[in-house]
Amino acid sequence: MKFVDEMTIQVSSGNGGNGVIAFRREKFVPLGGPSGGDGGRGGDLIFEATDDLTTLYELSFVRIYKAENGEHGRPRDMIGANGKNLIIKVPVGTLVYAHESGQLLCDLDHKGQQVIIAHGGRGGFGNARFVSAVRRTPRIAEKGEPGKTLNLRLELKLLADVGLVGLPNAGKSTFLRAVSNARPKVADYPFTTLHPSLGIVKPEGLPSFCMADIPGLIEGAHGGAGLGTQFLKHIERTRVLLHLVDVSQLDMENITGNYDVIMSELREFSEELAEKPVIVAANKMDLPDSRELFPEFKDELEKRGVKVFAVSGATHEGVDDLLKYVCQQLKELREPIQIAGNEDEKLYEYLEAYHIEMVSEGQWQVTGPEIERLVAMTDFTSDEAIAIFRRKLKKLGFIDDLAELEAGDDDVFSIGEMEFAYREFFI
Ligand SMILES: Nc1nc2c(ncn2[C@@H]2O[C@H](COP(=O)(O)OP(=O)(O)OP(=O)(O)O)[C@@H](O)[C@H]2O)c(=O)[nH]1
Ligand SMILES: [Mg+2]
Repeated sequence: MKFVDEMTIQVSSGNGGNGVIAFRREKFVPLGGPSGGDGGRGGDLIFEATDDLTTLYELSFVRIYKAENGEHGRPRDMIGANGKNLIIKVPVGTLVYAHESGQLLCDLDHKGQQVIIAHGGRGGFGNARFVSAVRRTPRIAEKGEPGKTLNLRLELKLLADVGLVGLPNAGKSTFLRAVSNARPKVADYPFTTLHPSLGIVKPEGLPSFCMADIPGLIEGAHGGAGLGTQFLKHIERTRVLLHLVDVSQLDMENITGNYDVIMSELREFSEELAEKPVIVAANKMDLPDSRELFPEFKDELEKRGVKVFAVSGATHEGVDDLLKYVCQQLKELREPIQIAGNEDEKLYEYLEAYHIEMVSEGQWQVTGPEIERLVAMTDFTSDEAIAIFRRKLKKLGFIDDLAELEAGDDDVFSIGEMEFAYREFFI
């Protein structure tokens, strides 16, 4: 049984720091050599698969993540510090999609796997980098490359960590409702629940986990009675079984009878299932009958080495202690659940080209990461920087492409946050 947990987040890598323009101050030399340092790199935005988490719940508090920006360069050839990477931990089995296009960007399918989802921006060069034979005192520096922002959809196919079993009417659905976000139907008759349901349990201060309500087990289920064992295959891959017993309905003569019925049905279905760690929750402890019968029930099971908790799904009594124990057990048993995934890692690839589009009469929009980055990194107050900008556009093939367009001299081309007149490209 798979259940899909999903959420959307926005992530950004850090901006590169700006390079600066500075000159050395030397005695008797009014303007020494250029000494403007480069900006630092922006931090990368990285996803890491961990098996300390089993749902996306822990990520749902923060929807916007940004790695640190690089620092700007400083005079005296001082390079700005690099921004710190931001590592977002996600459960093993998380798939990352681009929100708008739906493209699969990566599949984090093994523990410790790291994927850089957005590289930090490069730091801009300081003016010291622009010295050449003809340019001794460059008054030009690059701005840092902006980080990348992506809207992502995370998807995790959940497998239940805990299987909830028990006789009909034991209170399984009530319990699942009490501890999770699942809303299975509850009613005072057996076989109310006809299909398994899954819920995410988030005990305070502990890692969340996934619990499945497995309905329909009764005596003779393995022979097809009731709903039979059709749902038991769903809990074959759970780590722990939580067995709910309605202690208000126990038989004084055979105090563990209700418990035994379920255990032998599990065994009939598969020995492996019966070997799973079982935690027993004596349920409906808010009822007087339960309190009377509980001590003997507990004694009997503890003699067999079974851990027993007293709870009430209706009043929540004992529930926190039980969940804490379940978490502990899960932690001890934590071995990666195998989720069928793609073998080859799919990494996100940028389309590096630019795209020119007429948006209205005389108005053009130019998009594309490479060209937008170039615009963002150019300091348009400097003639030298503009000259370099032109040269780079030429190298990209952009100027040639423009020449092919049927555009008027005064047509406006927007690239990133800047606007240019058509004729400006051909000066
Ligand atoms: N007093 C008391 N009643 C409870 C408690 N938990 C469940 N009940 C009642 O027991 C009845 C059965 O509860 P469900 O949660 O539907 O039981 P279930 O195990 O899911 O039953 P099926 O879906 O039929 O297998 C309902 O009337 C519940 O209100 C409890 O802790 N205390
Ligand atoms: Mg039910």
